[in-house]
Amino acid sequence: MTATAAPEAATPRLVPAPRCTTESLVALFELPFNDLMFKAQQIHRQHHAANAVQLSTLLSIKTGGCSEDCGYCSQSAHHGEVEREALLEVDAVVAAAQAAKDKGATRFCMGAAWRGPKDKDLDRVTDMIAAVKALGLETCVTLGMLKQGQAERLKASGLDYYNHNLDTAPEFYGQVITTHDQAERFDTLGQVREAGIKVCCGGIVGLGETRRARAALLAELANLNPPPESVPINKLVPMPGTPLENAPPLDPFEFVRTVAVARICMPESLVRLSAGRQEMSDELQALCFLAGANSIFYGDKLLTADNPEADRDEALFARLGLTAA
Ligand code: SAM
Ligand code: DTB
Ligand code: SF4
Repeated sequence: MTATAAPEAATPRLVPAPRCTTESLVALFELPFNDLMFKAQQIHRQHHAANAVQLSTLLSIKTGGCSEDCGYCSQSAHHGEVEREALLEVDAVVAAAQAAKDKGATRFCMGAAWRGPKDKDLDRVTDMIAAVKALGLETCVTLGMLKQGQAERLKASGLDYYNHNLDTAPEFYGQVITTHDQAERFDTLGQVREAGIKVCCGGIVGLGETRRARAALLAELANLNPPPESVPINKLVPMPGTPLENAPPLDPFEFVRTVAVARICMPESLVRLSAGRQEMSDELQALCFLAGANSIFYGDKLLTADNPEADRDEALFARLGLTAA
């Protein structure tokens, strides 16, 4: 009798594989700073060009009035103080994307303050994606949680990346956000992967979380299967009116350690030094690049918060011998 091999089960995607544990990442955090930096730099050079930094430009396409209560966010209807703005027209978005391209950005990321998009909203957003893609830019959107079928529509319009962060450790999540939970975020990430869109997923630190919580967040990210192609590490920008407006600032070396541990546990991902650069010295940013950050948001605005002027970044790149990629 000839045995017929059982058909191989489809490899489950986004099922956490026990590749790294919170404990193993806490151990990295606890290394002497020089040892951690050396390890991160070694891994960085095995997987990436040593001196290249990718440039993404952000645009808020719908601002404020969000139903969610994320404690750090200026755009929450619960506490945000930013001026609300309806969904932008496609032409305005294309003009901003062209300007970003002219300045040297290679990826254009459009963000909306929604719990998630309505199908009707997606009509215009998919037009934006197609038009930005036609300029020769990589496209990224961050629109909140998706419903069945929406990821496929985004993919069909030419979307390269979907940004959707896990934001903070599962055990801390409920202290910062009560209107949704992390399981809902995983669900959207699964839909994005299934649709064949690349995943941009990271988090935010400086919320008053412990080092262990930072390690737990990074373990969750690294154990996504596969890990996110792009990992934004945001440092809290304290926004007026938000519950975290007066959060005690994170030790800058702890921030650098977070970047280094992200680089080590996600060797192939782009690690983006995201929100918070405006408040950082050039020297601190240089340490972040040394720790393995190889992408930034480029342009004087994030979504509602300030970001360094392009001139300052150009001068920083020249001082450090970095090249834009
Ligand atoms: N509403 C969508 C969502 O929450 O996924 C997309 C936009 S939301 C503003 C994108 C990310 O920005 C959040 O996941 C969070 O990590 C980051 N963020 C928001 N406010 C911030 C702040 N004040 N400082 C640093 N990062 C922040
Ligand atoms: C991400 O992780 N950081 C960006 C992007 N994804 C959309 C947003 C940062 C927002 C910073 C606060 C603000 O501009 O309101
Ligand atoms: Fe809304 Fe996103 Fe801000 Fe949360 S982070 S309040 S979901 S815009």
